[in-house]
Amino acid sequence: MKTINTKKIRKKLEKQLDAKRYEHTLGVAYTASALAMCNQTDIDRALIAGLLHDCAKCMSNEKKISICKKEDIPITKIEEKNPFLLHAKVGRYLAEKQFHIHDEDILNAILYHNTGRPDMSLLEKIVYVADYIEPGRKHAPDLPGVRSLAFQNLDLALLQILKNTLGYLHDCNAVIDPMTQETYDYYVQSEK
Ligand code: DGI
Ligand code: FE
Ligand code: FE
Repeated sequence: MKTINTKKIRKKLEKQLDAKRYEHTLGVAYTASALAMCNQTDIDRALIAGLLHDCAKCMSNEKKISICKKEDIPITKIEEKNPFLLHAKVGRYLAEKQFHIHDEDILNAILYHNTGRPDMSLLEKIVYVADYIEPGRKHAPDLPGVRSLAFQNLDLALLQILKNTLGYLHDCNAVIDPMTQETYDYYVQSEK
């Protein structure tokens, strides 16, 4: 992989994210790097995907929607009702256009970091899990257990996080994106 200047990426992100989101971003980037080490896969890719996963998070809903319309990025009915979900799609777009990332695996890790998807790549799993366990995350069921599991069995940690997330969404009567449900169904099935 071409060497990418992560310092430049961090500088830009510091400007376009609020302080709390920037801290979370660094937490995810370093946690993803550690998970990459643990799984003997590319550390730089994990670092970059972690840095960029929430790059569209602090953008207004109006702006996210207007970017999607302008760039022909399809908005589903569920995203229309819950535009915060769009930060993953818009984030993937910005990672390519603003940050010049062309590695499809990194772009997919950003695109699917919120809902997951069936049959995720190792990098996609790493970013998804790192987003949940990073040191700054405070409110999630059994965080110490999931954190420990993540470094022993990434797939089991992924499944646990999917279960917790689906349970939480049901408890709050939140609208569930079909992709979130499909991901859960796929990994629950693969457990059997
Ligand atoms: O951007 P972050 O807060 O770091 O993390 P994220 O992008 O993974 O978003 C996490 C939130 O997204 C969490 O509260 C669960 C929620 N979420 C995940 N899938 C769905 C969802 N919310 C709705 N309404 N529907 C979903 O399918
Ligand atoms: Fe996010
Ligand atoms: Fe995040």
